Amino acid sequence: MPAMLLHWDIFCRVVDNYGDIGVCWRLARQLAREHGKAVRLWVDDLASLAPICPDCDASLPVQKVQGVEIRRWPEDFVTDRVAEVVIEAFACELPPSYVAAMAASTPKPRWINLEYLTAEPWAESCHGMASPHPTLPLVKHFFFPGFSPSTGGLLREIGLPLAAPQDQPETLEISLFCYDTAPVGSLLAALAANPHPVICHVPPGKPLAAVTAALGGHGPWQFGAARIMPTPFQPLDDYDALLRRCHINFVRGEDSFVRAQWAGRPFVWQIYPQDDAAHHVKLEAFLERYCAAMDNALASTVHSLFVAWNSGHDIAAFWPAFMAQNREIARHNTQWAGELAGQTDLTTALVNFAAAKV
Ligand code: TRH
Repeated sequence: MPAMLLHWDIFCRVVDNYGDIGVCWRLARQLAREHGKAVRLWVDDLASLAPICPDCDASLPVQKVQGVEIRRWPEDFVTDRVAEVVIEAFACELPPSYVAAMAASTPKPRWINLEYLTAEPWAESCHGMASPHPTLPLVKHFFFPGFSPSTGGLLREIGLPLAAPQDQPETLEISLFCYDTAPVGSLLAALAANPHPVICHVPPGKPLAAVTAALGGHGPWQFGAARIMPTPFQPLDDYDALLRRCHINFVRGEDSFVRAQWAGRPFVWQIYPQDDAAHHVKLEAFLERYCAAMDNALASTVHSLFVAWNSGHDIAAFWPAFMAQNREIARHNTQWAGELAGQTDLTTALVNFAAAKV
């Protein structure tokens, strides 16, 4: 009989922004809700979890929310017990005392490093690779999310609604979640130049800073036919619903990027920038997969806009074609989401993977 592997510990260190904790929170609550696991989520910065999960009180060292035991991960971490499955999110480095306790326990826990998402082909060959600890009797395995069945897949909850086709709206709703390096001024100018009424929802932080830098003063702004609206940071599920409601979504990083794909609407992705420009390679790897089934004209429209958005270039030359082919892109995205949804979701894949590592 396969091992039950009831107890899971997830360790999450918040590097910056919300992606690390967004992914870990989704995973934790899905393990509890859909797989009946007893999950402890250890987070070094609970203040980053609170905005996406308002039921979380950042001042509490221990609390149970949506079936997950949320624990503050303090500097002076003391190990009480070791779980059967230990998820080290994004190579966050487990507390040394916890690793020592893992080495001393029998049987040894499954130790899995959950990696960042990439569409690059090497992720398929590295997915599942084992890395024996240099000195202790422990083996860590690498788990790569991804876009093909040879990877660990993507986070997707059971019953997640995929977007239904939309009629051409009178007012186009856009969500704008990006870094401050995006050419936001050129997007706003392009929206203002188009006679079609637009409402653009702008969350706080880098997106709002970029809009304020471009338009000056305080929002909301009326800029041509475009209404630019600051919006509060939404709880995670409300944000997902916003992505399903909007007609075009600008997303960034990892988690909102995946959610935009489930929403099935046309989207523009700003990848998390890396110092060595490695993100351009990652961007191209995604575009190669995502655009593969598009005809040449559509692929060129999407590719040009994504590259300009990620290079900080003026998007004026590319936006009109993207708008004109909006419906075709939406159709493609519905099909793309359907294909991806046919793969095993990341959480189920992780449960199966852990069970197989005896
Ligand atoms: O915040 P991000 O830029 O996170 C990034 C990336 O994950 C990147 O890969 C990582 O290396 C870096 O952090 C450290 O973008 P991302 O991944 O989209 O995460 C944002 C999260 O915030 C996501 O879970 C959605 C959530 N969110 C809300 O819950 N409400 C909101 O209103 C908004 C705008 C976002």
